[in-house]
Amino acid sequence: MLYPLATETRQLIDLSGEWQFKFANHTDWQPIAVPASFNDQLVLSECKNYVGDFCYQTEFYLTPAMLKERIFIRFGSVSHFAQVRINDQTIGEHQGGFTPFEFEITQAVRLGKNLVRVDGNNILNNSTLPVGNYSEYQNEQGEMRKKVSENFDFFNYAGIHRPVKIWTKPQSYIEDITITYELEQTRAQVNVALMLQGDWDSAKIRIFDENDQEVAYSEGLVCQQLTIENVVRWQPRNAYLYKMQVMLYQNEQCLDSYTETFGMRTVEIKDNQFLINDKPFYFKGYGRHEDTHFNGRGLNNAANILDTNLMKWQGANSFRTSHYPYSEEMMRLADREGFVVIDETTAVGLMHNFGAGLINDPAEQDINTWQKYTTMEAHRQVIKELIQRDKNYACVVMWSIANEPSSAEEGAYEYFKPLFDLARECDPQKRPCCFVNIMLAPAGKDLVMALSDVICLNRYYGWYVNTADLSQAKKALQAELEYWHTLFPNKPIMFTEYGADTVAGLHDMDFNTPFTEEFQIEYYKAHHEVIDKLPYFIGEQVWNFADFQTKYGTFRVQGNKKGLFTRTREPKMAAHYFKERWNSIPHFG
Ligand code: GCB
Repeated sequence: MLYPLATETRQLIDLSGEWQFKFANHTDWQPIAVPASFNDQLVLSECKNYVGDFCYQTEFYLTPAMLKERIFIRFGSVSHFAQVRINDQTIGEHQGGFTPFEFEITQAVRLGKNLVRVDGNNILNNSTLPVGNYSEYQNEQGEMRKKVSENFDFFNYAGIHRPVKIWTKPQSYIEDITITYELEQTRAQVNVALMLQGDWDSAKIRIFDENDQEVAYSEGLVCQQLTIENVVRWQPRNAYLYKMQVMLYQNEQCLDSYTETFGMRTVEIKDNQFLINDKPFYFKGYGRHEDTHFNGRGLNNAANILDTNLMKWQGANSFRTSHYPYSEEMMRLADREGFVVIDETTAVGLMHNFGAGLINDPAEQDINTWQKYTTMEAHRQVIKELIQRDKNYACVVMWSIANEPSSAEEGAYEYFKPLFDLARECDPQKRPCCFVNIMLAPAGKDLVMALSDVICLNRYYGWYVNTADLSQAKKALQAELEYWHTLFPNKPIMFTEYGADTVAGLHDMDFNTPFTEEFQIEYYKAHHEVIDKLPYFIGEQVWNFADFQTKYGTFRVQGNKKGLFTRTREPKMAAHYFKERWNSIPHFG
């Protein structure tokens, strides 16, 4: 699926701005910003925490010139379900809150004013991703209400989260471009597979370097091969992007033109190392969230730019899109700025008995996750949509199939095997695939790691276990890492999460006091003492880049406070500690 851009043959109307909004059981419309979550714009607790159906609407205008073209509406994402109507005609629907969708609306639009209406809902249940526990109850007034108890800690923000665009395309047009390549020293063989619609007789492809010099040209049909000499490779924190202009022709007339930017690098796992361009790469970075004040989970371009600059300031080189596909705007920024990305699906919360007995219904304690949940279809869909969307980005070096599934429970391997196979089959660039392992499924108990190319661990020794006892934490961590290495001697190991909640401004002379800024640093130092000695340990992604909003819970003080930065991006002391550390560790070991 191509990113929506205006070109010499395509026009774009960005519908970002003020829309009208209402909850389904209300009659009055009120203004709301798009893109953004509705939750934090509406003040009242019952609005913030609303679960159920909601409606958005706005107008757009079409000119006579636009009506000669095919017309599409494209949503960057709507969390979690959307049904779209244009001028009262139902156009289509999409389930899944973090991937784009597009509908052709040529037949439904007219000259001048048009109305777009989105009927959405934010319901999560045992068949959706992320997973939520859905129930209905009667409130004090006797009215029925819906409830979702998230099976994860981040707040279930909802609404039209990413830009909505009206996009014209010519009658015959380029629907998709898939780029693969083989790199041999300084030469690249670039293979292009085009998906084309309508009538055409040839396609021309030009590739330009960063100085806008043409470096390759070809003319042909849907599969073409081009050669680039003196290739400049895309490198972590030193990106180089080529521009590929694809033009569709009939009788020497150019019908459509689209330019895709792309970088080229190799990725390989060999001898416990993660090689990028044949050199062992060390991941320095974060798990993050799309989470800011006012916007909630909605696209916030200023925050994305600031975060990118803060990550550079710290000497970081990578992040994971925990726990869902991030906006295309962020992916394009990472590609441009050279951040290495572990690209994660929406598969979070795949554990039925996380709080067995205490949090969940004790009667359900013995029910097996893989028998209870019916997420397979949603999981297949998000893998396909994610890879389809992000396949050409050089910054994506690995797909994360899930975060912290119940991988020690019987049935886990059988659930994941077809999903890893699917991801490997869908990815034209054949990148490595992983899943992110939870502490409750440690080495020896986990059943899924054989499928994963890298051992990605979320570990909280010294925090959730051995709390504040860092010397026990170090021993336990060391023992577990060595055990993993014995089980899988050829797989590299990395942290995809490790961290301690830290309330900015809280200090103590006793550095072992949890929640203080001092402790956060001690916690990280203890972990580094262990991992710095292990040659097969290939990276550290802290939890989290910044504090973020969560559901309510006894573990959460107005949100998760494990950020190196606060939610408003002020640095905690640990942010400076990491700046020093990461600026002295090279990107390549
Ligand atoms: C985890 C989850 C992450 C949580 C984190 C925590 O393992 O993957 O989503 O926020 O722990 O802070 O508890």
